[in-house]
Amino acid sequence: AGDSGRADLRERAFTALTAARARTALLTDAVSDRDLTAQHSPLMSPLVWDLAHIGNQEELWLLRNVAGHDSLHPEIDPLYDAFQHPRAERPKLPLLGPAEARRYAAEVRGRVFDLLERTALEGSALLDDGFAFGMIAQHEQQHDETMLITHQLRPGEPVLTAPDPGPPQGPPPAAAEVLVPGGPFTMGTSAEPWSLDNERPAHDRDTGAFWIDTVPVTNSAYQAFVADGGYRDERWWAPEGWDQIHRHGIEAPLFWRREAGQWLRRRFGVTEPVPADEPVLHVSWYEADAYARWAGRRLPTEAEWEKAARHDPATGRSTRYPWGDEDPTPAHANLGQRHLRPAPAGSYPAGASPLGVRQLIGDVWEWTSSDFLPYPGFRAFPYREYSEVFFGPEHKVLRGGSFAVDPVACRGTFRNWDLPVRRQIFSGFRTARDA
Ligand code: AVJ
Ligand code: FE
Repeated sequence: AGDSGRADLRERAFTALTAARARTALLTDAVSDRDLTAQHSPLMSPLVWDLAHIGNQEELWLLRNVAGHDSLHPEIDPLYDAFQHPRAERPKLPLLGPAEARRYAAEVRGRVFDLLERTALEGSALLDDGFAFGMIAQHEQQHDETMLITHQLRPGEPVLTAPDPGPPQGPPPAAAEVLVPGGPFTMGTSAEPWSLDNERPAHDRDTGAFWIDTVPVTNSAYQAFVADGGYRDERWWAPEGWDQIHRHGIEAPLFWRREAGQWLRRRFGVTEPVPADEPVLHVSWYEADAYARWAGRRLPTEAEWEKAARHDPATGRSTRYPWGDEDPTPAHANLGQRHLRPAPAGSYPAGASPLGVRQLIGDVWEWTSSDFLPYPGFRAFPYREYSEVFFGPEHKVLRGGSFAVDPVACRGTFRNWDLPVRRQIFSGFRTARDA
């Protein structure tokens, strides 16, 4: 990289860490101390847990593992190990209070900035290209998305605001679906310096020819499924999904409610009519799968999704993003909590793939049909608990990121996963069919 390359990496790491902390502060300063320590849903931690966990992971990886320091406060380390305490139990732990958690995270960050200034960003897998710093910035941004989910679940008056995305910039796409040719493409990456273990290594993958939706499935399309009795027709549902909607009386996406013949939704404390042209949000994998069957289609596989997002048929190369190799800008995608909702379907023509598929990055996480599995040649790094322990048929892969995820934690190769019953996440989908 040379000296100027390393100065750039240092700057990149500094900027990414600083942006993450600004977002964390915004999400945690917006509510009272009482609210920070409350548990708004058994699915989520109290916000004050996320705050100290962010600091604790940063201390663990950068101060202890990279710099070789001893633990600053050994007695708190077990409290913030996600594997020792399930989310539902966290409010009962002797957690740091809001002021202590803020002080702790700030103390760690001060030491991390000293370390970043004096450490060579090379010489070990953790340090090369500033990986550990990038991993920690991504970790904090992932928890900032988690905390935004907690905000969405909390009752009470709105505390977060952001401008709306506005109408699409330019004409709508010419066709509802796009044909992706069959054949091999490069999936995953061995080059992206801050890619996480499950995105690696780059490898050849073959797909048949398939059609994929140009835009994510919208609320109005989803409403047609609801209105057609989709939630009452067992034909469309995987057995476990059918069980789930009956056990919980589910008949629409999470946060929707029907009143006087109209669908309303609650979004960050505001009740509003469900906007017809916005990608559907807060559906489980089962709901996405059922809709696709009802529509005579199917969810794309993870490989199909990535091929649609990265394969350039003109060059045969896989790019970092649908629009090319350039980092995301606000013209490409709805990322980073700039807006607190997805943008209307058809937005971001500048972010389209070479074949014209839009909104693959940002807006809503897209369920794929695939189980979360390792790529050939996968090696857990730097810890098995990031992804390896989650591999298997119980988790389904989501791709592309939502409006809530920061660009540092979102790229064409980025893989997210969750249980197929989950719907509090910022999840939507698009459909596909064999050609
Ligand atoms: C990749 C979003 C599934 O939140 O469970 C945060 C990210 N891992 N801390 C999660 C993560 C450890 C992870 N997801
Ligand atoms: Fe974490």
